[in-house]
Amino acid sequence: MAAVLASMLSTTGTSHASAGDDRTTPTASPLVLDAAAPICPAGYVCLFVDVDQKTGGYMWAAGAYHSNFTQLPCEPGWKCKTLGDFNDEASSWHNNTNRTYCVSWGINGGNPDNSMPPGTYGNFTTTGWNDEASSIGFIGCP
Ligand SMILES: [Ca+2]
Ligand SMILES: [Ca+2]
Repeated sequence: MAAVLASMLSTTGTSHASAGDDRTTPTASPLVLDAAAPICPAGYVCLFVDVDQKTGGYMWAAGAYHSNFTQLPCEPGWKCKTLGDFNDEASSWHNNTNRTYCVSWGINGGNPDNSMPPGTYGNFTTTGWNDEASSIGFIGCP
């Protein structure tokens, strides 16, 4: 049990590649989008603080994931509800990868999830998911 807890609390993501559900362990830090002109490059999945892919946010390379958005700072100018962290802040997405991603209501994934199929983008305000995402992954997406 102690080993499991240590694995879940780790932020390095490099020492537990054998973990069963990858969404329980974060990967290396995602890249920070430019608040002035955010774009979601090919091969990345991106989450934005504001609707219509405006202001800042985070992007992950295909195959990456993050299990705890409270670990991601919310930068000044991103129009976050607070200036604390990225948890419960995402209002739009763009999945510019070839795999289905989903955001989860809670930290460490789990149900309910909200799938973002390959090539899709949109506003979470239309899906009941505005300012709710706490983690992102691709394993077990509905
Ligand atoms: Ca928001
Ligand atoms: Ca949440």
